Amino acid sequence: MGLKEVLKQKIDAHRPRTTKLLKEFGNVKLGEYTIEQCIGGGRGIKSLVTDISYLDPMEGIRFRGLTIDEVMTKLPKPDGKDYPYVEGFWYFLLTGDVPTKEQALEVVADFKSRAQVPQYVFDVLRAMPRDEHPMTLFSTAILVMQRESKFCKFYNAGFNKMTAWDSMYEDATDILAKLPEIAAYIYRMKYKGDTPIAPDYSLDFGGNFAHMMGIKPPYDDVARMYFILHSDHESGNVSAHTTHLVASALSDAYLSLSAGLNGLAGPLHGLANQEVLSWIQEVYRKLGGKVPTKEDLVKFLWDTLNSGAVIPGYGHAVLRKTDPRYTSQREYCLKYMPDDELFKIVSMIYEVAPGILQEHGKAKNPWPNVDSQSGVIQWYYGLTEYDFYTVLFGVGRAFGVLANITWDRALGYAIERPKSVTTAMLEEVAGIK
Ligand code: NMX
Ligand code: MLT
Repeated sequence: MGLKEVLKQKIDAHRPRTTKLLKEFGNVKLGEYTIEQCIGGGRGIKSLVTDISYLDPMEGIRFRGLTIDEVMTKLPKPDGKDYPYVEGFWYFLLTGDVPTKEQALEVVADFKSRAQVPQYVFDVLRAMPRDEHPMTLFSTAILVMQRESKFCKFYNAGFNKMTAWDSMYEDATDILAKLPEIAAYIYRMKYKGDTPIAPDYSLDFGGNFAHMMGIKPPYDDVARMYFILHSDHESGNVSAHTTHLVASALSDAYLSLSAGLNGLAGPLHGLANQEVLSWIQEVYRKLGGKVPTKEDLVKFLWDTLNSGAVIPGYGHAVLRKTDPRYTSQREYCLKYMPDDELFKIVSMIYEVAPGILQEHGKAKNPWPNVDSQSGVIQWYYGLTEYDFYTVLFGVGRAFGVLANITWDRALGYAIERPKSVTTAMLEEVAGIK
């Protein structure tokens, strides 16, 4: 049975659970919330549902119930490679089943059949100013393809809530299959003297991406690892929430993903990995072009905090422990690039920053998140243009958010529309005269 048929069975089996919760238990309370939560970005308010991933504050992310290590171990891999097929991971995110290698290869073949990027996408990218941020180029490329949307055509032909997931799934898969070429094209156009490399459809998602970037193995494995690690972080983060919010208006996957990526492009979210690298480069430059001493580094961290800036790559809205995505990438570095100077600085920051942030006393989580490790690996493999890093995050994140909005349509989730209040109303509730 192919991915779509398996997905249909899963959807049919899941729907009665959602219906029962809504119809019979709709009044059950999930919690209470405070004025601080209302003004403070909704922290801790449970108002989203997803089965694609769950973020425990102490343990970190699980994808469909599996830890990162379990995903990397259990999912099928290309021969001779250390990291799983990204296409097999898509199967896993959508269905919750670990695919066989044969099932993963069916998805590889399906992606290939959808991979051709329309010429007008390249034309639009080429017409944009070259100094445009790569995230703006990336988000625009996806938005401009909206005319291809099967979901939109389905809606215009007479919408049916029960089958809407089908065309959302089609759009999601069409988009994902095209992302490696779009991302690599932006990179080669902007940074490599406008020398795009043609796709090699004999390769899988990670392999073809590395090929089109012009970076040799093991960068293909780095790409597989990177896309899987960045795919999903439950539903409340800015990119996932935005994609879900926009899709809840029955906007198609092109409109929704493009919007989500615009959120990812913010410095407190995905852009933090670019910020980490530019900040580390500054440490390196200011402290004499070598690995700094601990004392120098401590001073630099305090200078950053005292200037009113955040330490990029540290802290998290939900996590209260080192991000396992950080640990996973750190393990990669310890194995393949232990003597790299930038990695040494990253490791030294890990030794001193948590203590400094605790002493500073503001951040609720003094531990590193995914962004403080990811750029260093890219840099090591020659991808030194760090304003491109969030595009890599975006390719990965697309898998999670597109799996989510496919399930949103399968389960008929409502248009999102929380209630707002005025400051005067809050003052009244607080008893302020
Ligand atoms: N450096 C300095 N101050 C910090 C940091 C940090 N790394 N993290 C949090 N704080 C401050 C924060 O600015 C806030 O200050 P104020 O009261 O003056 O507004 C205070 O600590 C409380 O913030 P928290 O409740 O701990 O964090 P919040 O949930 O609001 O924000 C982040 C979470 C991730 C936005 C925040 O920790 C941060 O800005 N980190 C640096 C940027 C970063 O690494 N972002 C990447 C997130 C992961 N991703 O992949 O998207
Ligand atoms: C993410 O991967 O989306 C980030 O860690 C931010 C978050 O979860 O809020």
